[in-house]
Amino acid sequence: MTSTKTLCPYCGVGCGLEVSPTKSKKAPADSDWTVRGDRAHPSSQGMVCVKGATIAEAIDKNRLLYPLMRASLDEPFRRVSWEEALTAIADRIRHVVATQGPEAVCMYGSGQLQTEDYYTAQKLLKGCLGTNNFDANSRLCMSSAVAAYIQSFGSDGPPPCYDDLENTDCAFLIGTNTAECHPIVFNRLRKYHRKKRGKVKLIVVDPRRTETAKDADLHLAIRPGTDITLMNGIAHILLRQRWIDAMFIDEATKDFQAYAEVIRHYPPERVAEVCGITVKDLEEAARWWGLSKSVLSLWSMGINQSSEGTAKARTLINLHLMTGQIGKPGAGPFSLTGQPNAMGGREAGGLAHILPGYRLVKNPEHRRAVEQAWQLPAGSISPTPGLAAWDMMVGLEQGAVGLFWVAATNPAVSMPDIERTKAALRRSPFTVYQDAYYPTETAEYAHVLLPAAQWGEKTGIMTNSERTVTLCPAFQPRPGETRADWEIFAEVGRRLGFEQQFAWQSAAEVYDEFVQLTAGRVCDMTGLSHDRLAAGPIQWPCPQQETAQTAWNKYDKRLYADHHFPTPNGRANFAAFHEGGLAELPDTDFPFVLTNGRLYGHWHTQTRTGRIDKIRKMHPEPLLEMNPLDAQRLQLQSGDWVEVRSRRGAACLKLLVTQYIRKGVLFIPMHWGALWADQAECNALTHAAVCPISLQPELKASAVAVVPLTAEMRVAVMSGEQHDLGLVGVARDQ
Ligand SMILES: Nc1nc2c(c(=O)[nH]1)N[C@H]1C(S)=C(S)[C@@H](COP(=O)(O)OP(=O)(O)OC[C@H]3O[C@@H](n4cnc5c(=O)[nH]c(N)nc54)[C@H](O)[C@@H]3O)O[C@H]1N2
Ligand SMILES: Nc1nc2c(c(=O)[nH]1)N[C@H]1C(S)=C(S)[C@@H](COP(=O)(O)OP(=O)(O)OC[C@H]3O[C@@H](n4cnc5c(=O)[nH]c(N)nc54)[C@H](O)[C@@H]3O)O[C@H]1N2
Ligand code: SF4
Ligand SMILES: [Mo]
Repeated sequence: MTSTKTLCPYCGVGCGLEVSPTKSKKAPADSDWTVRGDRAHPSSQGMVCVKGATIAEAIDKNRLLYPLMRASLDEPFRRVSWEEALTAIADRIRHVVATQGPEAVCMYGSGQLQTEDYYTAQKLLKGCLGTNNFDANSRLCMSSAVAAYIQSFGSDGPPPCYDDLENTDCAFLIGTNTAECHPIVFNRLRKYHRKKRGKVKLIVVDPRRTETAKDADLHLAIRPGTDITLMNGIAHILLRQRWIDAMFIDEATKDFQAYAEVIRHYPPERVAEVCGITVKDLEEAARWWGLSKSVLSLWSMGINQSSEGTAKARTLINLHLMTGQIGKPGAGPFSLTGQPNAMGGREAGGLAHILPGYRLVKNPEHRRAVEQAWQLPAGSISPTPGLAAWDMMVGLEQGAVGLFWVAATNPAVSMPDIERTKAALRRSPFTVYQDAYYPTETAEYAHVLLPAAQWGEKTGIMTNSERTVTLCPAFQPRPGETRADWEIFAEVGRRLGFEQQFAWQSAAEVYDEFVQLTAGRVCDMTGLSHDRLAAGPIQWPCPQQETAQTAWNKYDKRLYADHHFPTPNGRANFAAFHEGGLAELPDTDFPFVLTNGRLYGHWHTQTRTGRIDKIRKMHPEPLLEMNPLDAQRLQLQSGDWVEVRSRRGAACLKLLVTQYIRKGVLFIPMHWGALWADQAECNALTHAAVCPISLQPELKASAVAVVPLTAEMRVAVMSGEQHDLGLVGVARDQ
């Protein structure tokens, strides 16, 4: 057998992989498949990180192979046939729709579904059932970026591309640990930055001195949550120095005056004080923004996962608009998507307020266009956005959800306020959980488990952060009775009477139907098909010849190269925001700001990476990072055990004392759920306050206290005994 070219199923960088059968296995445990980087893939040019390189080691372990069912959560699962499982699901949907209405049906999906899976789920829920209650873990991930792009530019879609990494004079990385989380994007930037040492500037804004920050010319270790103040402060200096692009502002934007009025109130001294940095560093950052020919910004969760995530992302976009840094090589606001196909999910309408082809649920013309394409009567799609991720948990709490269907995500680990989440999941009268692996933490809350075929076992499409679309062909047979996600959704659709809507025979047919819905849209990909993509990846927009004239950017690699934006008047919108601050401020009882995030080797809830020896050795346990000044005050050292407490829960971790984190701030990795460590769950501590615009939770900051644990106390805590240790705090001073 020859090798198969595909896309890495982990992060949104979207590296091309080449998978071939292993020629000679050195140990019995060696994988059947050898994976290397695909040199012909334009995004990654042959590079891979440790996750992509080791993916084959996890794909055959601990798989869920057959449908399982049980009547209640305290019973064991029993093996059932697909027939029995699908009949139970279809019956339940009919019953819930008849007794509670379609709004009582909810599906919670993931950026790890392929585009065909996403599209089929939208058709089932939003079209056939008439509820917009499909949301994805992307709500916890990049919904703030989506909202900001839509409000500022009139459409979703990251304007830059990866070539900009090697064309920029100044890279501004804010709220992103690119080196660990988007390693190949960072490799490209780092190589170029080192080659052009002194000429190209790298600015990193992060309360921690991350692997990313270590390469920076300037690291602004701001207090968590002060990004808007920082960026308004940079804008203040840009305006004062006239380092702006007056022509661009005049010709291509709206509402600059109102914005200028707001940034007047951000003089450097005040900004430096609020952010906890020096005036000199602030001025340096502004000077580099203002005097560089091109400025590229990258951002991810440090901006998005915030109770003012949309405002933060729009404030960053403002800087690009005032300096005309968009639509040209080396420039633009670039939201790095987290998951391998979160971009495809956005294209296919995979959030509760959107529809396929970058359309909006609230827009009557958009609904009509989709209804027509789906051959459904006018009015089939509800005009009301569905429940966002956290609202589904609240719906479960209140008994408003009659069927909860989860696919390709592990909410019993990844949702905020995990004890409340688990209690909500426990209240669900009927949960379907469709995953590739067993056990996972969420399986504990399911009534029906459906075994999903995963990457390499099903053929489908994924889009990466730079809008490059790659075909991921199946290269091995499906284990057990696993089925592709889209096939499961389509089968349920047919059983509910929608034979005509779900008549496809292959994923290629699903994709052909989907791309028709992108005609004339910013994400036009009517020129794409499985056949065409079999020859290699292609970036969108990629219209068919006849619709070429409607493409926004006339095939430039960047969106908005012509400075024309898809808003009603063709102009991009400035928006002025003052900082609202953290949703939960530290106080005397909970004096630290806890932030959290990712490590280089692990992927989210470890369903795959927890099963790979090399990665387990790389990151054997979760550690709590604390600044030496805080550790000294608490008389703690690296290796000591502590309990971290918030108003909602607690976690026990070993301490790592490090200069690399701001005083008053703590960090823990998000990867250890209940299956992988004893009581080290990050989301036991987080809260569910959301951004009012994007509805994305503020996962990145909660107020916590730290309690040192002696050996006896640790034993008591681990065995679940009551203990009263008293809270030990340090003054609120980050
Ligand atoms: N190795 C690995 N890579 C991954 C993933 C993974 O699980 N493992 N997951 C993928 C996914 S889905 C995603 S969404 C991305 C996430 O990619 P990133 O966003 O880069 O990852 P995080 O570690 O969650 O958070 C980024 C940084 O935000 C900082 N931060 C916290 N609070 C603030 C603040 O108030 N302001 C600023 N400026 N910064 C702040 C944190 O210190 C952290 O370093 O990674 C993707 N890539
Ligand atoms: N505290 C804290 N919490 C966070 C974050 C944070 O930074 N801090 N980040 C948030 C973000 S950005 C994200 S993206 C989420 C991620 O959180 P989750 O989505 O919960 O994490 P994963 O471990 O990636 O879960 C994916 C699941 O899909 C399954 N799977 C893989 N392939 C397939 C397939 O083809 N079909 C099906 N049906 N299943 C499949 C895997 O086995 C796994 O169980 O976490 C969020 N939660
Ligand atoms: S950088 Fe992301 S896409 Fe590339 S190999 Fe690593 S995990 Fe996969
Ligand atoms: Mo994410």
